[in-house]
Amino acid sequence: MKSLLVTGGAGFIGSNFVHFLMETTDVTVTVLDKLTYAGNRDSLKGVPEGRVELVVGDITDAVLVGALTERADAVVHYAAESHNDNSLQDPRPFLDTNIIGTYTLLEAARRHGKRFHHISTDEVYGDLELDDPGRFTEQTPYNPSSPYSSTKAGSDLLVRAWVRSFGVQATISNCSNNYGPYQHVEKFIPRQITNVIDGVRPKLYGAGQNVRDWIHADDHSSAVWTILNRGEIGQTYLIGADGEQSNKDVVERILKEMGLPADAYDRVIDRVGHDLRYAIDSTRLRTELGWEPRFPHFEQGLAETIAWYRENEAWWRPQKAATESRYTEQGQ
Ligand code: NAD
Ligand code: TDX
Repeated sequence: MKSLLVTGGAGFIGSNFVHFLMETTDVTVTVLDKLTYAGNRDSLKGVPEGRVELVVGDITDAVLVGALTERADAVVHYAAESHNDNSLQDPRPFLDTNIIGTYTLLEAARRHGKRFHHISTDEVYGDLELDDPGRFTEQTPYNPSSPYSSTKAGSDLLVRAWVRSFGVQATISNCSNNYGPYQHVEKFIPRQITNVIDGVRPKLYGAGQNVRDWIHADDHSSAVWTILNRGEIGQTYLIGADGEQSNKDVVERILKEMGLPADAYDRVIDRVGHDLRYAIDSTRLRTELGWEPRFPHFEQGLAETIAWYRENEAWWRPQKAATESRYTEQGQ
């Protein structure tokens, strides 16, 4: 594989994947990204010129998608509307991008006979009880809760159908919650870090008992690269790094790491339909494809992420005021 089409490569995880490819492989990359509020061309700053091209466009544009797919060896599909809270305010863009966009890409991969990897989320499985000892596996039935996760589940099912019906050479990965550099300040961890930098108290939804299974974006990237090269066509792989933490514990850790008392946060109204707990069993990826995470210590990865937001205020500052005013309107 010499050239990749990476959709959503100016977003959080997609841009981390492009940086990962530049550092660890010799592939060239075309990024197709609409540069919505969540996309930022500055997230690709510093990549070697000549190896990465950013094409600003929409994944629902069949003509553009067809042309870019034809000239790539494989498509890695990250582009999505990705924020649960936004999907509760206005679901429509989630249907357009996550469903129609994925359909458009699958049709192009089918027409041009290209390898396709679909990036998805553990949220398609719904949630687990807080006291459930179980974790999600590739066999867990789909049971999504939010407009966001239901459109991601729908897009996964489209991929499976295009494999079975049309022989598209596709794989799927469902990953747990990512953290790291270049994450939009609407998301939990960057929102709280940048609030603290601004002298604003972090905002915890409800009692903060909800559990998320955190993985560093670099570990997500290495897992995707592994699946792209060694994954079995038609298969799904769960990606996780055993990083379960309650939201309350994460906020307290951020506050302590940033030199403030652990209880210097506010409780705000809870998310509607808030999933309780996500937890990934990534045994299949580890045993069948030999993948291992390189950031097993959440505390260290979180400290590095805090340092990144302190050092890169110019990257996040333009998004901050509008994001917080949207949350204020929602009482969050
Ligand atoms: P993000 O919101 O940071 O980035 C999404 C990118 O897609 C942006 O650059 C945006 O401009 C682009 N985009 C949106 N609509 C588009 C369209 N119609 N055409 C072209 N580009 C478009 O999202 P993220 O957190 O980086 O998530 C990337 C992928 O990973 C998504 O598919 C998401 O479901 C999945 N995922 C995310 C997480 C997480 O913790 N953030 C975990 C598991 C899976
Ligand atoms: O201010 C906040 N306070 C708070 O308590 C925000 C923004 C969130 N939360 C809670 C809600 C969740 O329990 O923190 C947890 C994490 O919230 P998000 O960052 O919005 O992530 P989540 O809803 O878990 O979804 C994320 O992981 C799976 C990504 O946004 C999805 O794209 C991915 O599929």
